[in-house]
Amino acid sequence: MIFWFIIPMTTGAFGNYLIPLMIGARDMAFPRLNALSFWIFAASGIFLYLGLFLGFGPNAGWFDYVPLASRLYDPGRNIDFYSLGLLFNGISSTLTAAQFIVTMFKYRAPGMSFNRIPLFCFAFLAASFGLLFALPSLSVDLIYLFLDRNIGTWFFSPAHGGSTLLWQHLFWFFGHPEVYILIVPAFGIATEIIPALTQRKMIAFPLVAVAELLVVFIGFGVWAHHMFSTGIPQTTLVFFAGATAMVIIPSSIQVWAWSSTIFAGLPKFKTPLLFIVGFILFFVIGGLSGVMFVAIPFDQQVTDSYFVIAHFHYIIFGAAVFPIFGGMYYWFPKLTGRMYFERPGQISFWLIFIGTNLLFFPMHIVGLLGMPRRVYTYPGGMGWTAYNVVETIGGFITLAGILLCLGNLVASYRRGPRVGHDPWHGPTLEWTVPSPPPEYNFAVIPTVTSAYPNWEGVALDGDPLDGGHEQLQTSFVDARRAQLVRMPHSSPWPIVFALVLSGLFAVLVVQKYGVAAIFAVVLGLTLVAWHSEEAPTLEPALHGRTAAWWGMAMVIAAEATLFAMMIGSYFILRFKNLAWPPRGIPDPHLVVPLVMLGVLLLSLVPVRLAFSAARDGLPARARSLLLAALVVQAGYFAMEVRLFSDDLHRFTPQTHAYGSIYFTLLGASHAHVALGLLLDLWLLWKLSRGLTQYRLNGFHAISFYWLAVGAITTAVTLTTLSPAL
Ligand SMILES: [Cu+2]
Repeated sequence: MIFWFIIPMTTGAFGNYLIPLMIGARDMAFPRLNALSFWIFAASGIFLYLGLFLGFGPNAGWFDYVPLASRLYDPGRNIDFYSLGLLFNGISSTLTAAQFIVTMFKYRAPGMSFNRIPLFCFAFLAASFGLLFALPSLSVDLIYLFLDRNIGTWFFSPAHGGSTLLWQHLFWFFGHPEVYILIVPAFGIATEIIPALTQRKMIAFPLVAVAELLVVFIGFGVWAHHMFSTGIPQTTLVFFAGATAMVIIPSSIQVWAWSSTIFAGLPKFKTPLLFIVGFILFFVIGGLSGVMFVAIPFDQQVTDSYFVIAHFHYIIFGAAVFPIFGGMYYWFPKLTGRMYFERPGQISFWLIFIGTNLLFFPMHIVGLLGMPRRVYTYPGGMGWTAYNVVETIGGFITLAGILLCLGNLVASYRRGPRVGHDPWHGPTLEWTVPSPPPEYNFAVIPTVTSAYPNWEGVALDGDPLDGGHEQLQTSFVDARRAQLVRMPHSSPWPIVFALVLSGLFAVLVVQKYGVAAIFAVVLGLTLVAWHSEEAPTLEPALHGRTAAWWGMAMVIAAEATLFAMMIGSYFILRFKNLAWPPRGIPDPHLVVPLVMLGVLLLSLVPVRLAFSAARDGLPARARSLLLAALVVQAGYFAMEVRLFSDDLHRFTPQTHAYGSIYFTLLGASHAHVALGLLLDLWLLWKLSRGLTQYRLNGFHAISFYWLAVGAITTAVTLTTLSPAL
C-alpha cells in the first residue's frame, strides 16, 4: 500500500506527468535515470510479489520488528525477500526524489522564480527531500537485518551487545517522515484543485508553501512518538510529545488556507472538489485523533490497538488517497482530451466517502474497547462483532465506489465529450498546452510573470526549440536563462541495468555472494557502456551550477545521511554497552589511521587542481594531476585494506555487536573510496580522448564526490577511533 501504491501513484504518476508541464519544461532533468527508476520500481515489485507467490510473504508485519524478524524466530526466506525488496525499491525512490529536486531547481520556465512555483510542485519538492533524507535510515536498518540474518552479525541481539530498539529507532526515523512523504503530495493536489474550481487564488500562498516544507522538516524530529511504550526515558518521551504537538501549526495553516479559499471563492462542487472537501474532513478528524497521542499515558493505553489503525487510515486513506481520486478526475481531460461523466463521478465520491467512514470510524471504538491490531480473527463475545460487521460493509461500499470511479474513467476515455485544452480555466501552465499534451510538452518554452500564468498571461516570445529534444536550463532562484541543452534519446541501458540489478538481488536472497560479486562487476560495466554515448552540450553554462552538479549533490546528500545513520547507530550501541570495546577486543590504535586520514585528505588537493586545469582547457596537465591523486588514493586504499584484514585476525563482525558495527562502518567507507578510484580511472580514460563540456561536467561532479568521500572518511575514522580518543 505504501511502497508499491501511494508513492508510485503520487510521485511516479502525478509527479512525472505534471511537474514538467507545470514548470514549463519538456521533460524531467535526467530522462534515462527516470527510465531506470521506473524499471527498478517494476522489478522490485515483481521481486517482492515473487516471494509472496513462492510462499515467502513478509510475515513479521510491515514494521518488521526484531526479534520477530530475526533468523531465530523467522527461519524461512520471508524476511530476506522483504528486506531486499524494500532496499531494491528504495533505490528507485531515491533516484526519483533526486530527479524531482533537480528538475524543479534547474528546468523551470524563464521567469518562474522561487516565489512563482506552483504549490503542487512545492509539495513534491518537500516530499522529495523527505524521501532523500528518510530512506537511508530504512536502508541502513534493512542492511543490518540482512547481515544479522545471513552473515551472523549481532546488531539486534542484546545478548551480544546489540539492541532491539536500534531497529525501532532507525525504522521510525524513516517511518514517521514517510507519512508526510505520502500525504504532502496529496496536499499539493488539493492546492491545485481548489483555486481552479473556486476561480480564486489560494489564500496565503507563501504561508502554504512554507507549511508544506515545514511539515516535512518537523516530521524528522518526532520519530520516538512511535516508541512511547518501549520504556525509553521520561525526558525523551516529553521531548518527542512536545515536538509532535508542533506538527499542529503547519497543518492548521493549510487547513485554514484551503477552507477559507473555498469559502471566499465561487466553488463549483464538481467531483474533484468533492474529493478535496472529503479530504479536508478526513484530515481534520485524523489530525485530531493524532493530536490525542501526544498525551503520553493515552498513547500507552491505545498503542497497538485498532484506535491507531483508525487514526492512521483517516490520514493515509482519507487524506492521502482522496486527493489522488480528485486529481484523477481533475486532470483526466488534460490526459485524454475528454471530460469524464459527472453524475457517476459524484456517485463514486459519495460511495467512497460513506464507505470509508463506515470502514474506519468504528475502529476508533473497537480500539478503545481493547481490540488489538494485527489480528485476523478474535473470539466471539468480546463486544467487537457489530462494529466489525459495519466495517466490512463499509469496505465493500468503498470497493463499489472505486470500481465505479475506474469504470467511469474507462467509459469516459472511450465516449466522454471532447473538451478543449482548458475546461476548468485552471491557473497553471499545463492548461496552456493542447490535451493530450504533445510529447515535447511545449513547442515554445513559455516565459512566466506570475504564479498563475494561465490567468495572468504567458509570453511565448522565446525561440522555438529544435526537434523536441532541446531544453532550457535556468538559474536556481530567479529562473534566468542559463544554458540550452540537448536531452538524450532512447537508450537500452536503463532496462539492462535494472535487469542486472534484479539478478544481483535474486542471488543475494539465496546467499550466493560470489555470483553477486560478478553481477556487481557487470553492473559497473553497464554503467560504462551507458555513459559511452555523450550528450552534446550546445552552449556553456551562463548562471550557476549545472544539473549534473545538482544531481551529484543529491546523491551525496543521501549518502551522507546513510553514514549519519550508521554513525548514530554506533553511538546507540556504544552507550548501551558498559565496556566498549568489550573485554577481549583491544582499543583501536590511533596513530596509523589518523596519518592515513591525513594522506587521503591531502590527495583531494590534486583532484581539485586537476579540475581547475581541465576547466582552463589544459587536459594534459589535468590528467597528470589526476594520475598523481589516483596513485596516492590507491595507496591509501591498499593500506586500509591491510589494516582491515589485520583487525579481522583479532576480532570479527561475528564476535560482538562492536565488531558488527566497526567492520560495517569501515567497510562502507572503504567501498566509497574504491568507487572513487573507479571514477578516477573512467575520467582518465575519458580525458585521454580530449575535453568536452560533457566530460567537464562529469569531472566537476567527481571532484565534488571526492570532497564528500573526504568528509565521510573523516567522520567514520573519528567514530571508530572514539574509544581511544
Ligand atoms: Cu509518527
